[in-house]
Order: sequence, then structure tokens, then C-alpha cells
Amino acid sequence: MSTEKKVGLSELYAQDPIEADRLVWGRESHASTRRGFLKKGALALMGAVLGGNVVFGANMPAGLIPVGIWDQDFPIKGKHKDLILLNDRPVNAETPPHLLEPLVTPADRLFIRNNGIPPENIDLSTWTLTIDGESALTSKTYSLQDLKTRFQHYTYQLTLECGGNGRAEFNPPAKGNQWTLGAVGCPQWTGVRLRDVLEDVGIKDDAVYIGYYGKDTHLSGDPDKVVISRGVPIKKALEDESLIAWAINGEDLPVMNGYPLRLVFGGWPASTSGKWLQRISIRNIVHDGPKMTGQAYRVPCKPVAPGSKVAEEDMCIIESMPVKSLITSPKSGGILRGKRQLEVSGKAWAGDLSVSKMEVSIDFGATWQEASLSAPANRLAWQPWKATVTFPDVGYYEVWARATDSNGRSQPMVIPGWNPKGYLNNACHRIAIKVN
Ligand SMILES: Nc1nc2c(c(=O)[nH]1)N[C@H]1C(S)=C(S)[C@@H](COP(=O)(O)O)O[C@H]1N2
Ligand SMILES: [Mo]
Repeated sequence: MSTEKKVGLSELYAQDPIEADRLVWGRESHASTRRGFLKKGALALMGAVLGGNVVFGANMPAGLIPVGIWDQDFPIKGKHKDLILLNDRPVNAETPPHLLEPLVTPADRLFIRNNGIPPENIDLSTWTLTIDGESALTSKTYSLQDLKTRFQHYTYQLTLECGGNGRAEFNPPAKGNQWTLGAVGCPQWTGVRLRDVLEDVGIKDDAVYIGYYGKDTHLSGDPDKVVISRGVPIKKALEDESLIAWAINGEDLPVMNGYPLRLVFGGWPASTSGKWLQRISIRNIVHDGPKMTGQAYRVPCKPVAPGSKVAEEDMCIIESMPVKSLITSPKSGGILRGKRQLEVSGKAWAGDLSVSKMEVSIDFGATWQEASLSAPANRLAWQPWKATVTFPDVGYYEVWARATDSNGRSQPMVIPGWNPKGYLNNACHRIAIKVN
């Protein structure tokens, strides 16, 4: 597809599928019947994009995005081709659970959640980070070189999960990217401690929050509009593992994941981990940038009935993410032939806490078997687990996985607390297995 289009395909088709057909392919529609037909040129164009002649193109209903467009090789440079594209403008892509089997998530498998358009033509020699704000003793600007030479380097494995991971399951549905399972990853991040840099500038006693600003641009194209500017309470900002990072697994950050500099707050909604970082404000109030206020990244302070409208003052900012786990091997839908034993493995994490127990069930939660769970590489890293299950007979099974955090809270088996924006779905992951 052309790179100059201003709106993503999914968005375009959601707004007006018939008009989208006309814009994208040049398809003509009969206003009376709303049955479209593809003109020769439109068919040829569609065929070229799909890599083959659309044989029954004449039968194709109007307003349909060819599913083959989503199934093509992932078009983002440097990213695994099996990432699942949810939106192309802005780019949003999730990782299928089986690609998260390695203990340390490879950079090309880390999900992408963009709210705007990433900066282009990044010049490392002129990139700067400014620290300012009401609660900064002074304001200072650092080059990348300053950061790398003046402060000690740290490497931690940190879990990054979008607050909206699992949104697709909420009912009534919540608007936004329909993440299923894979808006999560746990690579190794290298950088400097946010604390060291903030202390170099000087933090006033009245500091309560930090807020970030990135160099991405708003979808509207308005250069003065900030895409997203969130942050964390000063206490979280000053933790050992809170990083200003320039590397994933020892290499430069991928462009889509914030190159050349980003914040990383393991265990908190990933929206706090500002990408393409150019400024941090030390605030004497709870940061109030775009997507910090209103309903964004907030859930009802008290549970509400599904579908409720919730007043802004009854919404609370999401902090530490809830306990959760994934089965990363085998892939759902596997067939076990000629044996009854299966090794299952996965990852578990629990926001600021650690995971203390991991269990699996093959009988829809009637009985649970304890899995072997390893310690995290460091605080705020996910924990690998594995178990061997034995199926009593041939047939269809589901393997369910359930983690319990160090405070004794477990994952729910069904979708938890409905909330207007569809955050924090930590229901148990299930996979299907057929035993032949
Ligand atoms: N500057 C900037 N930072 C950002 C975002 C963004 O759109 N712009 N998206 C946030 C959200 S909502 C998430 S979930 C994470 C995603 O990080 P990733 O794309 O590296 O996986 O980045 C966060 N930081
Ligand atoms: Mo997010």
C-alpha cells in the first residue's frame, strides 16, 4: 500500500467501507444496491498488492478488506513477520504467544503500540534529553553522549505490557486496539537510572510525579499537538530498575520501540514508558499531559456493571499491572500423536510483585497441578514456568494456566472487572490440544 496515505486501512474501512473501496482500489459502487464491482484497474491493483490475480474478484462484496493484506509479511523493517498487525496508522502489532517462548524477548518480536507517527531521520549527534519542571532545582539538557559517559550503565530484564492487552475480550466491547494476548514482552534493557539523572538535576521536596515528552508527531500532522505524555509517581521514578534506556538485548532500540531513547518502567502499564524520549518534567502535581487525564489509562476506582458510564472523578490511574501468565509452548491448536504426555511452558509476571505459584489445568479448572516456576532474572522480570501434563484419553482438551502473585492473588478464569476502556484483562490463558 502507498506510504503516503493519511489514514490506516482499518480506520478508513471502519469509517465508510464503500468510500474506502473507492479511495483504495478505485472500486465503483451502485448507490442503489450498495453492491460494488471492481473495475479492471482496481482488480489489477488488488492483485498486485495480494501477490496474485483475485480469481473471483467479481464476487467480492463491497467494503471488504482482503484478509490477505493482513496475512502478508509484516511490513515493519526489523520486525518478525509473524507479528499480528492490528492497525497500520498508527502502527500497532502484537506478538503471538508462541513467539514469546525465549526467556528474553528478541527485539524483533517485541510488540508495537504507537499513538502517533514515530520521528524520522533521527540524528544521534543532535538528540537531546531535557529535564525540567516545577519541582526540578534547575533545568538541564543532556546529549546521548552525556548520558552514556556521565552516568553508570545498568541492564535489567523488564516486563513491558500494554494496559489494554486482552481488550478484545471485553463485552460490551471497548474501543481501541483489539489486543488479544501479545501486547507484552520482556527483553533486557540497558541504559542509565532515571534516578541518577533526576538527582543530577536536583529534585525539590515537593516533587510528586514525572511526565515524559517524546518526539513522535500527532496523527493530525499538527506539530504542536502532543501525542501522549504520561508518567509515574516520583517513588516509582526513583526505583533502581526505572531506566532511561537506549538498548534492547545489547543493541540499539528498534525505531518502532523508541529509538534512540526511551523510559522503561517494568510492571507498570507500558504507556508510562515514553518512547523517543526528549524531555522529562519533574512535577509538583500528578502529571496532566495528554492521556494522563479523563478516562485514558484509568479504571473505575470501584467495580461497575458492564456497559456503565463512569464519571471522571470515579476513575483511578492504573499503577502496577495485575498478575498474569502465558502458555508460550506449545502453540494453541496442536495435535499430540501417539502419546499422552505433554510438556507445557510459559511465562508469568505480576506488576511490581513477583509470582509465587503457577498452576495448570486440563479439566476446565476442576483440578490444578502445580507447575515448576523459576525465579526472575531480576526484580520486575517475568518468570519462566513449565509442567508436564498427562491426558487420560484421546480427544479435545484445553490447557489452562493460572499464576498467583506474592500477595496471594490469582488470575481469574473468566474476564475480570469490565471497565469502559478495556484495560487490565488478566484472565487465564487457554490453549486447545487434540490428543489422537
Ligand atoms: N512517545 C510515545 N511513547 C509511548 C507511546 C507513544 O505512542 N508515543 N505509546 C505508549 C504505549 S500505550 C505503550 S503500550 C508502549 C508500547 O511500547 P512498545 O511499542 O515499545 O512495545 O509505549 C508507550 N510509550
Ligand atoms: Mo499501551
